[in-house]
Amino acid sequence: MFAKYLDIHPEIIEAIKNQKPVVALESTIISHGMPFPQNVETAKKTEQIIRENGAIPATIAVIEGRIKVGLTDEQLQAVGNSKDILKMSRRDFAFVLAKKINGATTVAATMLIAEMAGIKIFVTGGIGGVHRDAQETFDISADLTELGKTNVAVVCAGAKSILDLGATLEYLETQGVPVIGYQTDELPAFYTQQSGFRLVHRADSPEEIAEMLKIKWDLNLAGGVVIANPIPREFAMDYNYISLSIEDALERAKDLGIRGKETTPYLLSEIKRKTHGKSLEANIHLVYNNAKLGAELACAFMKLK
Ligand code: PSU
Ligand code: MN
Repeated sequence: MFAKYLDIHPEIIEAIKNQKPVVALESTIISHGMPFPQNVETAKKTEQIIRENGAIPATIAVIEGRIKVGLTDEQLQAVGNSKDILKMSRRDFAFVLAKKINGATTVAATMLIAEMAGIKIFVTGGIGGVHRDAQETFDISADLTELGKTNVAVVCAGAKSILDLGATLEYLETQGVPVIGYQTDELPAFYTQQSGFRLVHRADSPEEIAEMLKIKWDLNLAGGVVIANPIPREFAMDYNYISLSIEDALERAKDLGIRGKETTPYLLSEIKRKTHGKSLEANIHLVYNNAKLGAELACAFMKLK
């Protein structure tokens, strides 16, 4: 049914057919999460790291109304250098495909496509979550509800403290989504290894995570898993410094009336400005770190079958 809307790169079709490890990658992080040209460089290097660690990368986006699993260099460049590409979540599929326009897929949209393509492991930077003023705005990322129903494991560096991290963990618990700390007992907060929020689940090797995924899905417990992989210490930011920058950025977003889907991209660029680019550096390195773990996990998961 859905296959007619999907273009899967031949290398990825081959890999899936032969049970080789494949790792999905999102495109909103490229189009809305980082500035050009660092975004395209980061996307390419992320793909390379996944290959070096034994898996095949599958970057996902919608190009002229076609769902693409695996992008060419030109397509990657177009996603990274486009002013008007739509930040696309679950709700936008019918519109983007009918209008034959371009869409950069969020975590939610990428998970959904990865599942259609048969890809179980997905690497990104950070997931969306419950925004701090959600009591008034109802702004809760569709990433969280997607994690509640789509069978894909998301390797990330936790979530940024632009969000209400406590509420985000509560929401994930309600949705039945395990949050596994990789070699940590604490939820990482993206730019920092610590957040102050303890996790119940921990794993210390990719094999251990792979086994948990297999058991969850063998039991038909539908939904995703968050694998929270802390940023490496050498790239982590000072907790107080980044917290102040985040508070400032939140204040400014409020003053400017930034709302809805513009919020996350605005905060990311404002934090980058305030930290003189240091937050972008951290962001890039945590993605590389996640790419390595994601590839190792995809290899371990394939061995179990
Ligand atoms: N966090 C980041 N960088 C990003 C995003 C989140 O550090 O680029 C993107 C992801 O695509 C995520 C989306 O799925 O923002 C969440 O947006 P929202 O809060 O509007 O659901
Ligand atoms: Mn939102």
